[in-house]
Amino acid sequence: MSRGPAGAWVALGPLLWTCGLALEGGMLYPRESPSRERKDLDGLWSFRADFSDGRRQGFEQQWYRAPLRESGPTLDMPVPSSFNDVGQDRQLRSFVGWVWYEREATLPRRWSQDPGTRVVLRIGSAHYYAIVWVNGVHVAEHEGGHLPFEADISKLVQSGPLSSCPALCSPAPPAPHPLGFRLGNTYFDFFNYAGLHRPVLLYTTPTTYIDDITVTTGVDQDTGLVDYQIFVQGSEHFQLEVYLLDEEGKVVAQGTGSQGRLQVPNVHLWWPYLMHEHPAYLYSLEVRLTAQMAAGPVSDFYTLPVGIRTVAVTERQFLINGKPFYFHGVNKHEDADIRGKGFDWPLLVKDFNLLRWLGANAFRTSHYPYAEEVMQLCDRYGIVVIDESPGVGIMLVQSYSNVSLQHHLEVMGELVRRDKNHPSVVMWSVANEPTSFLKPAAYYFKTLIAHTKALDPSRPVTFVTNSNYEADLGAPYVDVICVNSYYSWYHDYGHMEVIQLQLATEFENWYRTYQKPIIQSEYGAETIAGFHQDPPLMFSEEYQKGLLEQYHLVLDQKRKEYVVGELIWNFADFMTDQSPQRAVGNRKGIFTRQRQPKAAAFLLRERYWKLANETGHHRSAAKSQCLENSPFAL
Ligand code: GCB
Repeated sequence: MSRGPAGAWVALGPLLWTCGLALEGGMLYPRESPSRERKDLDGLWSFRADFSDGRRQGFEQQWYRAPLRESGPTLDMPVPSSFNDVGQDRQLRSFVGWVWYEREATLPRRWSQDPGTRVVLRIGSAHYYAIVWVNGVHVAEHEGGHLPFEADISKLVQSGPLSSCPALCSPAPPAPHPLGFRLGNTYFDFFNYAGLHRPVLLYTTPTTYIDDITVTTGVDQDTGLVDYQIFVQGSEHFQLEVYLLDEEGKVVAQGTGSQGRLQVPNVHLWWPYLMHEHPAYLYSLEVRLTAQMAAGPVSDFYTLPVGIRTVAVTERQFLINGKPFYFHGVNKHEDADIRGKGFDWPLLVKDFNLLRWLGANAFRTSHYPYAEEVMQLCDRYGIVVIDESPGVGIMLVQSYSNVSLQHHLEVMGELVRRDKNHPSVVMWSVANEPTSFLKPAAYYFKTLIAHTKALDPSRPVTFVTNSNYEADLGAPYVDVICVNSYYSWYHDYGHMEVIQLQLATEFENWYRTYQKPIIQSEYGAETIAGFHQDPPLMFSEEYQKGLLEQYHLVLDQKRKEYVVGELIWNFADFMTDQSPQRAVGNRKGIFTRQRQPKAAAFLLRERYWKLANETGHHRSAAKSQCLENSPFAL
């Protein structure tokens, strides 16, 4: 694996490979409870990019030892946000190298004075490579954006000044390939935003604490089954009580011990949006830990939302709760004006309102894991997720090296650990459009998919391909064939009349070869909002609509056979690198980057609501929800 150019993190990279595959500890989302507090560190941080190039001035001069402003001029930088688009500095916009973030935090006195309190620093996503110091002490190092990491900083908090905790951290160079590729060649089609992209926070637990919970669910007639496993750290002598509460707060099942099965009579299943009149039913799993420590009794409480549902795949169908599910939705990006990939609540809520307006019941987290808060909303609204790893841009033969594979396995471990309990997640996607026709791809995907299934036997696994059905060496190992195609866009420009034959033939070839259900995981056309041409010409709104309509004709035939979903590329326009193919970013959105609809959004809206009414398990659900929930008339 190469990590040029020369500088910064080349020397740091190999450290990682010594970590092996075993992930230490759990990664439960930090929730407040009677035993846990949380302090958000979002806001303005001090920021400095190290423009010294290969010299790594920041490390040489140990910028982490003193307030950053003493090292030279600093900027105010919002967190969460990408650093690229908030300023006016051209050099910073496309900067690749080390950047330094710093902020001070004043902690409640009880956090630092009580030896029974464990204080954890948690970083939701630092893109791409991060090294973190607290009070000048190195506490964490993490490779890869998109996934959280933590450091137990209790000792530092307790030995340091009572009320202040300077946290200096350096998320690092935006490495172009999230799994570690060559700089300068970005083998992916989105802008290489970097920075502290997601919330940074401190939270507490007792020193004996609930470290992880794994829940899998099943159904036996009218009875819901919840299998749980709980991991505790800090003591071997403890008791666990587990309560499952319904949405009214009534206890419907209870258990004791680290693992067990809860039975829920007359279960309310978790159904996808538009598939039931009460979709996305969530129970709460309350876990109570008590331990007798030398200093006295300790208790810890954690509440996990639980949706009870099953997922299965047959030769022709994708089943949720035993009923055929048809994915009608979108591919997204974490992307917006100014904030780049920075997490933003108003944007998130707007996007979910648009998804529901559209009648979309699913999306794929193209091409990396999205923020945990996004996954939580999917659980709450019943939006089904194909959860994709950052395995994008796997192009060169070196991408299949053992080092890359080891890292990819590790990343799947981190992803499954983070997202395993979300009922909305129904399938893992280990990669997007790899060169899966290259010889080493067979072993690579066989190993990667087997590993993912071992981590989580309860969900199907796929990767998204654009290889030819005869040449693809990874396809034998997936549960669902996910195919991207851009007929009449990247080929046969302007000739929409070729789409039907080509698409139908492609589906038939894949199905004949594998007898597995197929998802049209990407299709679309570049469209500049406000460009009109009739008869349709490329880049006009009419062309986008016309192209989609041709795809829909084939999808409507094949969904009666084995096609189980369609995901438009893309939900919204998004930023990319500059190139002659991109007019200020990728314009294949059905919404603009500012989330305003193009003509295709109305076309898809009509289609998705129609599909919901036809394929919904509870047909009247879609109709009544449309009228009740949508502020817009159909
Ligand atoms: C694809 C990629 C996606 C691109 C898209 C396009 O196949 O998966 O990342 O953005 O095509 O618009 O070219």
